[in-house]
Amino acid sequence: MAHYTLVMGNKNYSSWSMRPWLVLRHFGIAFSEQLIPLFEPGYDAAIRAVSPSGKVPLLVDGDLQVWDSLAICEYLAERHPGLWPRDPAARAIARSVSAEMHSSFLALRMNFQCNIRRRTPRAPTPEVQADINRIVALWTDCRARFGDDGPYLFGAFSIADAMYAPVCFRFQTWGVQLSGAAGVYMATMLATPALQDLARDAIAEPYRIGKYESD
Ligand SMILES: N[C@@H](CCC(=O)N[C@@H](CS)C(=O)NCC(=O)O)C(=O)O
Repeated sequence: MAHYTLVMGNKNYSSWSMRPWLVLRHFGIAFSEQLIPLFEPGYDAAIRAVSPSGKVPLLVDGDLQVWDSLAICEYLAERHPGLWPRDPAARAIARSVSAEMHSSFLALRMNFQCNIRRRTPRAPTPEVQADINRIVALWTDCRARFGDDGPYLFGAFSIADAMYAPVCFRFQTWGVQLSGAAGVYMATMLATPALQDLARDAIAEPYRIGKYESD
């Protein structure tokens, strides 16, 4: 049986690490975690010693190293059933929204950093609001078209939800209030056991990254 190790950054701050961690945890796939606290002395050398890209997350499966959050999720989906929606059209859109998350929303990511512990309501800039608007439209559309069989974007929890989990934490941190289907979806996500487990671990972490705490 596969035994995976997920090399990851802080649960509180590392939004990219969070995604495969949630997939592994939600689907009950056995794994160990190796946490490298970001911006602690020597962290970059510690990451480069194990990760070809010099970044986390990294999945180690025996001799194989798989890096980049979405590639890790795809690797897991090839080995474990049910990580993507079964219907081909739903699966195609799930991949589209996951790829969009992976390549877009720079204003949101730069201005509303991932800091699960923090609660600082803040007015979005126009650029951040545009990202929020697109995410709300995307969540609303997925729920309306594909959400009949469960409360997540494609009904049952899938990789697409894991890709958007950091957005739910960012909205919670920075006080983004949503109504309608998008608001219900966000509340469902934050109440999901895997996200609650992650948040609990994040809150207990002793590390603090000054630049994410002070602005
Ligand atoms: N596209 C990559 C992004 C990975 C990434 O930027 N990871 C950050 C932590 S969240 C990192 O390793 N930062 C350390 C550094 O750049 O020194 C992915 O999806 O995994």
